[in-house]
Amino acid sequence: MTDSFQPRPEHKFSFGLWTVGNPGRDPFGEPVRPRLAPTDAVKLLAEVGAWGVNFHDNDLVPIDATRPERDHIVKAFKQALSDHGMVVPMATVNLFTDPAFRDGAFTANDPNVRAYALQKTMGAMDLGAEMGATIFVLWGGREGTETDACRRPDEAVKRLREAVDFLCEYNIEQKYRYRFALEAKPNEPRGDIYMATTGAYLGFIATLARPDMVGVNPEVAHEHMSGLNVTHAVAQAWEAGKLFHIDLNDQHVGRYDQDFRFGAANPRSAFFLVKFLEDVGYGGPRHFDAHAYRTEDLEGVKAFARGCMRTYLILRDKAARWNADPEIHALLSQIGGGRASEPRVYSAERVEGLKARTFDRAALARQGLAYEQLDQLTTEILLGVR
Ligand code: GLT
Ligand code: MN
Ligand code: MN
Repeated sequence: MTDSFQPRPEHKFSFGLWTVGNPGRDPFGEPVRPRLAPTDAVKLLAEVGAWGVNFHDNDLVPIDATRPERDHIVKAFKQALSDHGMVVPMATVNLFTDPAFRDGAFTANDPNVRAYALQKTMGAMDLGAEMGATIFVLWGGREGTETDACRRPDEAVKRLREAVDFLCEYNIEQKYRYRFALEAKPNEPRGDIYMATTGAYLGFIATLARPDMVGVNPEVAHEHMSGLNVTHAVAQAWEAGKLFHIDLNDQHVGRYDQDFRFGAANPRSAFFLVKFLEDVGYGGPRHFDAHAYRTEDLEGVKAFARGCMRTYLILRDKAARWNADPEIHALLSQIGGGRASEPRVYSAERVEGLKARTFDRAALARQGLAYEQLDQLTTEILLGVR
């Protein structure tokens, strides 16, 4: 397909090794696709037009690899990156697959598990830094509970803080250039996961020893799972200067962890998200943390990856169309009418002025806002008739 929706490096589209490498295992069924070697995943991603590839330590290096095995894998992977012109913008650590983490990693009750989690994360940081990664994602998939009888949740918060503070110091001492991006999820694989929302993490970050080094990695599906508005979460992170990374995918509200292709479930919310990212000029990676349906073979995996990027670019084009639409412009200026003339900061004069003012409450209440028309125009742009 040759059209304007071809991915290019400047779009900064990235995929995790675990996304295109997902073999289609689910709780009820065995894998349906053969394991994709990391070097083959790099080749596939280059072929479909992605810019970057991310990994967990164990997506690349098996958990039981010896040092020479690790070094051999690293060398081959670096070669694949340079052969295919791909970069590693982000690295992360797997603190959820191994049975050792059944009770969590940084928040586990066993101090040896917590220590092992720190050791493993430092190793993952070393690995990522060696590949040039500058963003380090922490997704605490096992940091949670099935029963709150097991520990006080505030103790978990303290343990999590200790761990992140420790890793920030390691980052500084090693002269790595990481910025940490904390990723929230409400549940799955645990019954409940601590730090269920991006907003919870934003609150937590302010309590850290080095808050500047830590931001968030909101994921579309993780907000949609609990019926939240992902664009609002992303906007709050952006406004706080904390949008260090983003996981794009999709998910129907209230279902299991679907990790669908970006825009597959709710193209409308995907549109508002893309519009937001483009309007504010988000310059970080656009990472697709999703996987192909279990029905797919390798060709289907490529279709999935192409689809994520293509949908993003189509929605970006729709956003530009929306921004340039004269009728939408007219409605927006009508809606926003006069607001700019109000002073916004606190002053004694403003207090006095506000107290002395007479408001025509009935007139304020009579105003229609034309949001129906605005929304219909949005729909028509999305449906391709405008
Ligand atoms: C896992 C999870 C994702 C996280 C990844 C990073 S791993 O697939 O479902 O949301 O971003 O640890
Ligand atoms: Mn994710
Ligand atoms: Mn997910």
